[in-house]
Amino acid sequence: MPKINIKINTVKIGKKFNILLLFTQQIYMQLLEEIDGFLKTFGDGMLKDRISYSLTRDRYDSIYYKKLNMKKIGRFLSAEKSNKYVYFHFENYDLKVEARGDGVFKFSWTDGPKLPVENIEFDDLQLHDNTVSVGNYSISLDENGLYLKDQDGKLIYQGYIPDFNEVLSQSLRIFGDDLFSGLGEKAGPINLRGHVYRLWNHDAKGSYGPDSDPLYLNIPVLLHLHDDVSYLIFFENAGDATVDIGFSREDKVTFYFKSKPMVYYVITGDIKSIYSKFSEITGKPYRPPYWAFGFQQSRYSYMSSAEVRSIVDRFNELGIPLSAIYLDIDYMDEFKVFTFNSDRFWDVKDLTKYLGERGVRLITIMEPNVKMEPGYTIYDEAVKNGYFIKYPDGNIFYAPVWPLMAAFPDFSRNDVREWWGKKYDFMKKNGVSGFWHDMNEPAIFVAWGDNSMALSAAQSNGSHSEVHNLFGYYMDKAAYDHLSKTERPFILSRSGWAGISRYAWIWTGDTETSWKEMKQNLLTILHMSASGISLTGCDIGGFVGSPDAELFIRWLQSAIFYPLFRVHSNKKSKRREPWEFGEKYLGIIRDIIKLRHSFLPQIYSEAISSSITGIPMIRPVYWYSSNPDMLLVDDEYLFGDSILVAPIFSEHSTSRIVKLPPGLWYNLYSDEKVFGEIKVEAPLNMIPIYIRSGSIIARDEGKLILHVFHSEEGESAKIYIDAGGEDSELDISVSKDGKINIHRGSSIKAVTIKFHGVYVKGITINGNTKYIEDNLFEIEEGVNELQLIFQ
Ligand code: MIG
Repeated sequence: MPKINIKINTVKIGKKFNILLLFTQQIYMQLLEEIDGFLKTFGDGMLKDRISYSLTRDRYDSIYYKKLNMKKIGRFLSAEKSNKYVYFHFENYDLKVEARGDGVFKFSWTDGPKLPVENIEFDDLQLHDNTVSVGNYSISLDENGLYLKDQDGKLIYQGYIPDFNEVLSQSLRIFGDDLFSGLGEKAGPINLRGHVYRLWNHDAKGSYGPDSDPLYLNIPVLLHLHDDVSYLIFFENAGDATVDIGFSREDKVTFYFKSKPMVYYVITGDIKSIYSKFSEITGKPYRPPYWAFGFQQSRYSYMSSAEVRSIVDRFNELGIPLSAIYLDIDYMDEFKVFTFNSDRFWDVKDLTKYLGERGVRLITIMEPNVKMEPGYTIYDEAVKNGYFIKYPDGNIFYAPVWPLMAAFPDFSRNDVREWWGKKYDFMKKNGVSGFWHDMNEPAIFVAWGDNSMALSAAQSNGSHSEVHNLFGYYMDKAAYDHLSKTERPFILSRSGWAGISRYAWIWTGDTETSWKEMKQNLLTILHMSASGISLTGCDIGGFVGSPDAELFIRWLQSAIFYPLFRVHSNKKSKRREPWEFGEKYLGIIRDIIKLRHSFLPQIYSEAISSSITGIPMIRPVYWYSSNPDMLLVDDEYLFGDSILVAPIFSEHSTSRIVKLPPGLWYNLYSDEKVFGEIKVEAPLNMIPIYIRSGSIIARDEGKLILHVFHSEEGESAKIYIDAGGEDSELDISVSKDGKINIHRGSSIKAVTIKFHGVYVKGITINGNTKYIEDNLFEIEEGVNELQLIFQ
């Protein structure tokens, strides 16, 4: 696009007119160019729709959208205990303080739309001299704000008194070399400090790279680490917000909200416990089906049943594991949700049967937009029952997306969600196993302005401006609530809000294909973890572009433990199935996918444990080390507590430095024990992976094998094993002197154990000793105790 670059102040007054002409001409040319582009892509129907939507939206918003106009807070007057909580009375507002002795605090300044958070129980507070105490914590107040301290008087959190006018702003104090992470899906560095971000769910317009902002999923949640203490702040707010993290002022973070409520939680404790407590408020990750963790192949778009079959056949012939394959938007009839194109997918039932016989699931993309077309059942039903979102004057909100003019169900309503959820039965009847919710920010094709819904559109829970960031969340909930009645669903969503893992997985959307974006994906995923999101992943290979073999292989390796392990690419990208890179690389690619599949029992077990504890599976190194040196390690990650991955993120590189969190670690391939900072060789076929000593890892190697990584203190684990949709629990511990205790659910029969790091000569069960080879032995059903014989 031509750049408009005029410096009026350097030109004499008399020339102003000319410059203005030049200026308008440039804009005009630009507009023509864009119009031309639209026409080429969509024909003029889309252009008319875009313009008519943009005009309509602007008109409605100018009439109905109102900025906040809030009274100032005023002076502090008094503190008062009322029931279990405490009120700090100010001239114009009453701040309600609720708290729990284990480090959960809630501050409510205003009312606002009802948002999907749980009402947790709080403890009884004590109030003395304007200071609140609970458990080992105290909250005090002065003209500078609120101070949260622990029993030793150590300051954990300082929040200033908020400022209310057209925006609601809340500032927090930055102490020193603090680290900030979170805000949902952020393409920022590992420490978000020094940057400004917007929280407004937004289609990244086809392609994005590092620093692009905002993206599809935003949450007002921030983890703050300083001086060995950490807390998480979470604002109950789903509207537009901006967060300035020490950018304008080095010592302050400020959240600016354009809508109510101003209600926030501060949660403290050790990092893992913070996420457990946070998940009590926003919900715990759901339990996905086992197959969802396997390798998934996607492309925009596989165009016919025949093509899908041939791809699946090829996977089979080449012996590459494949768990699922995707249909992108072209499977639909004129992009109408809940339809199949009858020319290209007339036999979808046969197709899914064919795939099923080969252990492959079919996943289809689902759109939140419903084509405006009288006679199309979904559309007619929603119009008749008043299910679509409307403008405040009662007119249906229409806007163009793939199917041209479309309307949008108000997923914030129970009845609408129920109706929508039942529609998935049609897809299930056709044998579809999983659902991919795209465009649910919601994305809209505009001629100008914000590429989402009008701010003034009315939803059951508030105006769109107040609840925008929940649109995708409620669409996911609609599908989840229905599907989960009969199965463990697989739902992959582009947008979401706090607690989204209770309904869906999230991938990072339309990333560019580049080395720096491959690494950015890890950081974005770590920020999602810091926001409490557990089921995450990315388009392996990047969405827009075509990776060469090296980049593709490194990308596949970097994602080896991402919960979602899916290759996806854009229409114009070169084909990206494993064999497309040539014979030379096929073996490497197959081995990576096989390695992934061998870890499925462990990955599944972590997912179940995450659904119980609420702690996200992918974790930054700094969770495990208070060493300031480790704080900014941004090119490694942990999967659960026990597995560390150090991918290669630079081109033509075959070695790297790995910084290991405290303790002894095992090199996955050699069993070499390492610690601290090490250099590792990583030729193209190798992903540096380390296992923490003292852990027990479940792998599928034709049969289930539990790998025990010896430590001086013994080893133990709780492992959840998939037993056909149910989870069987296995508890195993090995004491220092080699006594094994094992308890397993009735569906788990014999268990094979492999020891690492110490030579095991034999085992004694009920007084009978047996010598073993390769540190490998079986514990038969019914045996709960045995003794190892070390060298
Ligand atoms: O406007 O369905 O992020 O994964 O392939 C683009 C087509 C719509 C965006 C998704 C991408 C998907 C594409 N979609």
